[in-house]
Amino acid sequence: MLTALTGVFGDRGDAVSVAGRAASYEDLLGAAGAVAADLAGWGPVPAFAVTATASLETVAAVVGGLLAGVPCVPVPPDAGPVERDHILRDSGARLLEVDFARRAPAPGPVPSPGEDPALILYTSGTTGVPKGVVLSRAAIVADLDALAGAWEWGPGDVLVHGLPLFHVHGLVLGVLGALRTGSRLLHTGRPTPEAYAAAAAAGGSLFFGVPTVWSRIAAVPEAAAALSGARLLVSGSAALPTPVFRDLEHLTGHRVVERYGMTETLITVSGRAGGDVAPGTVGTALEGIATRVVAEAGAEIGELQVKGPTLFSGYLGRPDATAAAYTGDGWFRTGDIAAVDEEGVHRIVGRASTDMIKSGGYRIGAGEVENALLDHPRVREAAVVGVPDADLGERIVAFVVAEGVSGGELTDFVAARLSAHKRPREVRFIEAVPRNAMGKPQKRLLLEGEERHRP
Ligand code: MCA
Ligand code: AMP
Repeated sequence: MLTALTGVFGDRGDAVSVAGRAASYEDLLGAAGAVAADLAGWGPVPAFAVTATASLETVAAVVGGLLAGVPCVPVPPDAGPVERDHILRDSGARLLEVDFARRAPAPGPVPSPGEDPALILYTSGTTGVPKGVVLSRAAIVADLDALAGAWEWGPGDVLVHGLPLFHVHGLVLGVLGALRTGSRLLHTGRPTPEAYAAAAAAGGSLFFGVPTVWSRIAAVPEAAAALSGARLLVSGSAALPTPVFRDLEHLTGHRVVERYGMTETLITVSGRAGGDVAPGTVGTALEGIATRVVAEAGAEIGELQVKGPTLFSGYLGRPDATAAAYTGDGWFRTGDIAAVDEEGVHRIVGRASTDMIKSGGYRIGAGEVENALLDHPRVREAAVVGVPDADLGERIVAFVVAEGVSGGELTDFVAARLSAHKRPREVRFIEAVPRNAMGKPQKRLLLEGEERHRP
């Protein structure tokens, strides 16, 4: 499954470079072999966890898990104790410490892609605690091969990004994609404009980023100009604003290719290398994927639903939630609102629920942040929303009913429990959360208030 590690593309000392440290495929395979040997020594475990810093250790852990056939649970390094404990308890995973200097022979070839689980990624729903999304080897391979076709991605590429290694974007596409296609990987540690420009100067050809990364690059014209020699710039995880697309076209000569997906479905829709790409569109369904838009009578937009070999195997231990994610006739309900034109080009218009927030490309369930706030003894009510933000797409704003506590204290309280990016950027104190006759919070009213706040 990780073709690059079999030597077919040759090897070099900087085949995989993460946050300033480089390794050859041979080094990586040796370190991953040591991980696999540790896992074999544990005896049967349902999964293992790794603190997924942006490092060669995380790459070795994930590859080692694939060699050993034990699913890997990458834990966000900044997850607070509440989130971390939940992930470890829910998955039953034991935490592994990786030493990249160790070497052991691989226990055998990387097993061929099957339905067995490779990764369990935790992701937020609209309410409650994050769920474990189980991804099989077969789903990952189907997705990477479809993307390699769409982007003409191969061993001649040098893939550059600086995304976190605990989500689909940075880990599945950004690490396993490089190891499957044989492209060198240059992970910049942090996705700053300067680091992307330096990576371009070092020969980077294929660049991945979330819209926040692209808009920060567009704001530094010298850094953007350095990307003109790249082959392909790809954006995903949230909507790329049209002005950013235009600025980058002007500064780099590239029309950024957008692609769309979810943790549960992997990437299902994308623009093509060398194809027509229009701003505000995310392209056509990838090879093997079927999509449909289920609209109310007379409407052109509706919920996007998908089917295909890249779909997840289910939410870990949650058959109820898995069943609820599908329609009666077997389509996965994305919860995204989309339109598709006669050519099959998709446009993502929004989300069905205000309770799913996308900030900096991170998916955040309003319910999880509300529950963290409600754990504070001074908080009586909390309603969390995503407010439009030029840098982050949406920023988290918490409306709370509380006395005797400051906004800063509440933000710190959330940060002590959950990952850093789940902290509210702003806390607003209100008299009461507006509710309908059924007692359900009316968050759109809070957002309407927000629109009125804007200049
Ligand atoms: C952040 N900071 C805060 C708060 N939030 N300080 C106070 N209160 C807060 N509420 C701090 C940060 O810790 C940081 O501090 C500083 O403010 C700047 O933060 P921020 O603006 O968030 O910038 P950043 O830390 O540079 O993050 C921007 C980012 C990041 C790099 C774009 O959001 C990111 O890596 N996003 C990628 C998410 C992703 O990979 N999603 C993929 C999901 P200090 O500077 O001290 O650290 S997978 C997926 O979606 C699918 C399948 C798909 O389609 O790809
Ligand atoms: P996650 O599970 O974290 O990968 O988040 C998936 C969600 O990200 C999707 O349901 C969409 O709402 C959003 N998303 C991903 N890619 C795009 C895109 N290109 N345009 C708009 N939204 C996107």
